[in-house]
Amino acid sequence: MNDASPQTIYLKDYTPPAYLVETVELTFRLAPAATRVVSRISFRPNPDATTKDFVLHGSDMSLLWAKIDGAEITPSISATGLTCEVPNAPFIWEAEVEIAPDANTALEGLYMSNGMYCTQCEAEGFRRITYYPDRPDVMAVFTVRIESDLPVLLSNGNPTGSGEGWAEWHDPWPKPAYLFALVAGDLIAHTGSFTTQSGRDVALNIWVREDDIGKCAFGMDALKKSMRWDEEVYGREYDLDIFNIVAVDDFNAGAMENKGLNIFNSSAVLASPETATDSDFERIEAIIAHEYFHNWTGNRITCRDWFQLCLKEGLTVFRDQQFTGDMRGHAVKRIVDAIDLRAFQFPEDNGTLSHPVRPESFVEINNFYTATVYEKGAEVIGMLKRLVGDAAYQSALDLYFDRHDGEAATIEDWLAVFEDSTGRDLAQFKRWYQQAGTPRITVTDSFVDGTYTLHLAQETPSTPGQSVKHPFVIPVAVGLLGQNGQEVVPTTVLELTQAEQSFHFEGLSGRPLPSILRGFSAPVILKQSQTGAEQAFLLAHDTDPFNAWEAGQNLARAGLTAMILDDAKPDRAFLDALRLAIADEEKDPAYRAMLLALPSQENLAQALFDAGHTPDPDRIYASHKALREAIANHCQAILSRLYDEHQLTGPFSPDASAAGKRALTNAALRYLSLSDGPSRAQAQFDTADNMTQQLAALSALLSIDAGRDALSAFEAHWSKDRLVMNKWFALQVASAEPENAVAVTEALTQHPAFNWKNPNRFRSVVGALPRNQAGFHRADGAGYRLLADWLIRLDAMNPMVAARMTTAFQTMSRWDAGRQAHMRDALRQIATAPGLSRDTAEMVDRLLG
Ligand code: 0A1
Ligand code: ZN
Repeated sequence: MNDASPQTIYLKDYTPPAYLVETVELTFRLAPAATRVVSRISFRPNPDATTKDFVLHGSDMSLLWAKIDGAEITPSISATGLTCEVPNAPFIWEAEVEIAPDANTALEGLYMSNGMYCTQCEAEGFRRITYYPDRPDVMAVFTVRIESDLPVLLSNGNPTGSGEGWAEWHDPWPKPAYLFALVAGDLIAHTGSFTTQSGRDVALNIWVREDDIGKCAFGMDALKKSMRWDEEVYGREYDLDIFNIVAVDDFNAGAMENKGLNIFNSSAVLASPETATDSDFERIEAIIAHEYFHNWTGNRITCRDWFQLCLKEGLTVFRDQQFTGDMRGHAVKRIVDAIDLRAFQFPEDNGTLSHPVRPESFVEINNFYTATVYEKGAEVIGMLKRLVGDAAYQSALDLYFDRHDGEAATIEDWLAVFEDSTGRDLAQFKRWYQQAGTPRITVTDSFVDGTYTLHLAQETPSTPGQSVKHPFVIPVAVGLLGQNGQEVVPTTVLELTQAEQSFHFEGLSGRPLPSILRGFSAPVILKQSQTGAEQAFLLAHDTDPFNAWEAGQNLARAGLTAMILDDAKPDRAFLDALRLAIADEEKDPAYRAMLLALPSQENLAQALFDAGHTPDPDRIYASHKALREAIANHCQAILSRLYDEHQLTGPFSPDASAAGKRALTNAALRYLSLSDGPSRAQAQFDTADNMTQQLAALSALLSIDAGRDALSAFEAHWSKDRLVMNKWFALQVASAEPENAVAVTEALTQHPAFNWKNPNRFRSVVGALPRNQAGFHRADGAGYRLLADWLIRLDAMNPMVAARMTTAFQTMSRWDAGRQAHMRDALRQIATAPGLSRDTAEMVDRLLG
């Protein structure tokens, strides 16, 4: 598995496939240690090819025999594939290989999870199943026969026959191999049905183990909503007779959009009020939508090569964000997306792992399923939509589906659709796909004779391999407020295209207060000097809900910065402004819960670093805690009222309005536990009938060191529920005091229920440590060492998950010399581990710079 000399692959080297595939017939004879896969593939030379070499990818399998047009051949085989002589005309390839799903701990290809067989082929897992041209621009029609004693045998497309010990499936839609899927297991289905807008009846199933059948209803509902939404908003209808979802316990990612057979990490589909929190419900709804939406953006139109990953992922994330906004409210959704972008993408864009939305090279493609490709990729589409307008966006998408259905497309194709349908030149806009790094926009302004001038300057710091940056096209949504908070200029989108540019607003009676980057109209860092009074004013009056929230965050951040750097006391102006804002019954509860959340410790470290300071995680932790206490005391009366008045009665509903009330009461509860002690939280813990309130109460208790008994009670009650126990593990790591976090993590790895081979469990223990900032970044380096030790161990089993977790080191340059030295040591320790995977080796190499 470990390549001696990993190859770098470049976008510029793309060449079309030498041979195309018409049809693929696969027969699987399933057995844990020796599954046989017989393939029959019809190839034809590609008229557009630049070579005639016949190369099939393949690894971790043994070839039993191979034939071309019925005649046995002996290909030359390497660790990564095979090659042989072929006719210069269409021909039939047949082969039989043997693979061992039970030995597949990487969870790529065909593997086993709790006695069931399942597959994960994106990006390059199919080559572990049989020899094949495993690249997304080779699209073929698949027919699959599965032979096994297990009761449920599934593959892509429509079922075409089944009997005792076998089933056959046919997928009429040509697809790349990465969308192939197979599942075999002792499963039962939660069933449903959907009639498409043209009247096609579709059978829907969520396949689970028997114990989980009570956790499927919400997912089924989310699936139906997604199907309807894609018809109504994008005019896209489902195209098979059946849509299957399967829940799998061991899964490297969230879920996978295999044609007609989506495979889900059980944490991304299973939910009941007793076991799932409101955030779980929201996440599940979004992931089900995301995978379903891929049916058009990803499957019907796929990617020419893996450099184009953002073509399907950026667009599909953008679509799932629109969907969640429509389902649950756009204001809060935009805030949540901005928080996540800043928490996960900004550190990536500003560290050694920085790469363009469309990368230009990679060693291991699994390392590029990143926040930049996904979330920044979605932001780029949001900007495009803002620039061309909603109607033009819709026509461009219609053209995209018309023009490229059934194809493997590129970012050039995507942009050409917008250019052709709007007449706009997008050459400069394309830089968003090519240049890495987060642009900084510096704002200055002036007011003379009734004319207000905004001067915007953009600058993007250099990133690895890209020292020179050219200006981006940046849509900057701006509104101007008058003295009483009235809107004197409503939201206007300014197009910043040059390094520096001025924008004038004439005929004003007085100097306005600008509200800039409304709705977070571009993924940039805004630098403007605002007084505390202006921030408080915007928090109270800005009609743009995003910027009102942003103003509150800026005010909080300024106060926290003074506490961290200058030992200042909590800012009274912030406390007053916050108290006023949360008392406003006009504002929706979910929104007020967002107002109550302080900028994270990670966000503060990032902001301090950006302002030229070296952040001290312990001081950040202490100031954060002190400000939380100050809020608790300052707002006690109103928080206590909010807690009482927004309690819900009646049966649990996971809908946005009920979830918003729980978010508000739980935010209040956390503060009230600081000011008033544990009694409210203990009472809520004892009486909660849903996981949202139970977990929030437990977390509030742990935050004041009063959760020991509750923690044991929780464990005793939930020890049989894997997904709930993941929360129990993760919460302890997250809420540990900085000096205890490493010890707590270490102790939990000794817990009998810690199973490091299950990715979810590993992530909820070892993977939770980096999220405890002060605990992970302990000055003596113990956090780094613990992570390094575990990643080395995990890498031998599951390179993809291990490589992903090395990103905990991506903020290295932010910290002081001592911490940097410890981080480097930890990375070097990983780098020199014997037999390190290509995945992790590439990451560590990039991290070390
Ligand atoms: N296309 C999937 C993401 C995905 C990628 C790799 C995987 O391998 C374990 C799994 C899933 C999505 O965007 O949902
Ligand atoms: Zn996706």
